[in-house]
Amino acid sequence: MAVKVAIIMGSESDWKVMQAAHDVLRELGVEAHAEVVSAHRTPEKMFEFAKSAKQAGFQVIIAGAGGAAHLPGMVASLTPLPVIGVPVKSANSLDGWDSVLSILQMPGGVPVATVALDNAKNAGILAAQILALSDAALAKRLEGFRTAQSEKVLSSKLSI
Ligand code: RP5
Repeated sequence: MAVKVAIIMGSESDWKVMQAAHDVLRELGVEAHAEVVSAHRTPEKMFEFAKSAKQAGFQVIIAGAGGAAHLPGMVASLTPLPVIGVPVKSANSLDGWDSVLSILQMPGGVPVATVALDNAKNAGILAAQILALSDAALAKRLEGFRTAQSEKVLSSKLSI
């Protein structure tokens, strides 16, 4: 069966943040493909990836980048697939605002679903929620994930 989620990122240095998407998807029983695709350093590869992503069987793309973070928006402009953007706080960032604003402020007509700074975990969950619309078993696992999360919070004790 084709892998339905692609996790791409502008640099290998983004993986420390982006692996949280891979981890939560694995926890939910969803296999994901992960690859470095840079909008600025490998623009032809980015174009090829985005143009062929649907044909390759992907249904959701998670794209993370930092700084002048053009990858999610450019990929979104080249594919009909939903793109979830993860702003990464990279080493020379302006406190992460550069990444957040360059992914968030897309022009009308080309949406990118942007999660919080460095929050690749939420990107993974959101991708699973999209796939769960047509996958009842995954929807059930997501329900269990939410229940376990609530129970953990309800049973937490503060050590005062
Ligand atoms: C962006 O530049 C990448 O997404 C990364 O967040 C940032 C820094 O990249 P490196 O210089 O660490 O490769 O394109």
